[in-house]
Amino acid sequence: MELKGKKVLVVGLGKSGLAAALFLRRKGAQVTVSDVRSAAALAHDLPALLDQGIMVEAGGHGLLTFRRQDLIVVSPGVPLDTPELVQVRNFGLPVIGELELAARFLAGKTLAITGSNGKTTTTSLCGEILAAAHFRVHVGGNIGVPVIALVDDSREDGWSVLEVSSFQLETTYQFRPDIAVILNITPDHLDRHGSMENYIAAKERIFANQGPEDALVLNADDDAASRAAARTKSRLFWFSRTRIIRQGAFIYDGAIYFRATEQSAPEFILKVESIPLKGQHNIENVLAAVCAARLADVASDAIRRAVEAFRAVEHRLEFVATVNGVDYYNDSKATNVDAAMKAIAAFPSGIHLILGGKDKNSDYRLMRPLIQERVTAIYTIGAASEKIITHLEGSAPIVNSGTLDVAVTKAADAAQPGEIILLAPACSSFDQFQNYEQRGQVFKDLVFARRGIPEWQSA
Ligand code: UMA
Repeated sequence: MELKGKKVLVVGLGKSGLAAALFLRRKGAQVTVSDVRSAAALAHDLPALLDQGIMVEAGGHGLLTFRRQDLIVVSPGVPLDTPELVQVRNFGLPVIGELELAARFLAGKTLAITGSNGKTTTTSLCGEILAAAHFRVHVGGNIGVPVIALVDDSREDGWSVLEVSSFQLETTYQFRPDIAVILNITPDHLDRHGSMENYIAAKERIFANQGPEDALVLNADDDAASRAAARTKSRLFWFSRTRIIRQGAFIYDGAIYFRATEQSAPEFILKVESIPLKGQHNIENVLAAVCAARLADVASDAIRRAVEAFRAVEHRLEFVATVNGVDYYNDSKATNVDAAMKAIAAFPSGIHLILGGKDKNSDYRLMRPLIQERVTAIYTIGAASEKIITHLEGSAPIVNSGTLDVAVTKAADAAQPGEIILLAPACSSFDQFQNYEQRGQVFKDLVFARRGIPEWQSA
């Protein structure tokens, strides 16, 4: 892709936009960045851009700015129905995402992982496994490092392990990973995609350009992910927690096995009990990582070593501390109903559950049976509180807490030794926090502050 002298607009100046703009400029493009935030809000990044001769449009998107370009690169968080984007696409201007731009320049092989939940854990586990086998590996994507930032360091003999979201996949056209993984597809981001069909279609773009030389790994226990099998030309591999798989990874007699072909003998990889992560969903993540790593030709002993040494990624069912006999878990990344249900399912009973934030057009009623079975009390926070209360009334006592600090205080007052306080909000964080990381950090700080309080004072 020739960029020299091309007029390129980057829409959105977050992590992706900043990295994309600087990359495009290095490739000789005439770059403009457009962001709805004010110049004051963008002040931190402006000097680096202006220094490089990159123009910046702040405080809104101007149609004329969009019309004057040869190419538009959108950040993942910018919806495609943004009026200016709709207009320029109608004029036939190419609009691609940051992932697509990166894919056109990335050297070496690519392992891409998508799914509604478990992406980050599986991506970082795959990165650790490939590193344990001494592969040259870089990890990026939705996990927090823009893919475009990996391009300069990528080499023909190396691997890029990418967490890819539906937002990133929606604007891909040539992106073709050597190995693609779909962990699961459950309702999420329906506010952005409009319908489950659109959301699934975005996820399935992960294999849209794959051919018979490429591998697609699907979760045999997940209906929507399994259905993708009918629409692919890729070599198909499966993983399952519940049944024996003819080509892929599965559990038999308390251990994970991998079978490369229907004809080959199952190969022992590791014992399930040696997986250091909580929850059945994490066993699925490990199965997916085992399958992907064997397809990348990693030997089973490197896989075993890396899995056994792996620790929960921050904000994913992360154990925080025990205070006054109560265990605190931070699952701030549980930003949808399915993820919150997986977190609840990781504990048998006695859960004090903190729920709420910005609603994503979600149906919280799906949680009722699990809540009735395992949750002692619910503490709601943020903008979605009213809807959550309506959907969950009668399933467990609900304390409308408003903010996270009130929720932690009330839960800590009520919880008995041996019980759990779990932040698994089932909502995005953007009503009260910058992002889920900040929400998780605030939660942990609140817990650590309680740990500092001697028992006689906190009683
Ligand atoms: N903006 C506009 N116009 C708009 C909308 C936004 O100008 O119409 C601007 C905002 O003012 C802001 C910028 O766009 O300045 C933000 O862009 P962005 O939301 O794409 O944020 P980045 O910092 O580039 O982060 C993105 C991903 N964010 C989203 O998908 C929302 C990050 O995933 C990712 O880690 C990062 O790229 C690097 O790849 C976060 C996320 O929440 C973690 N992902 C969702 C999820 O996991 O559920 C999909």
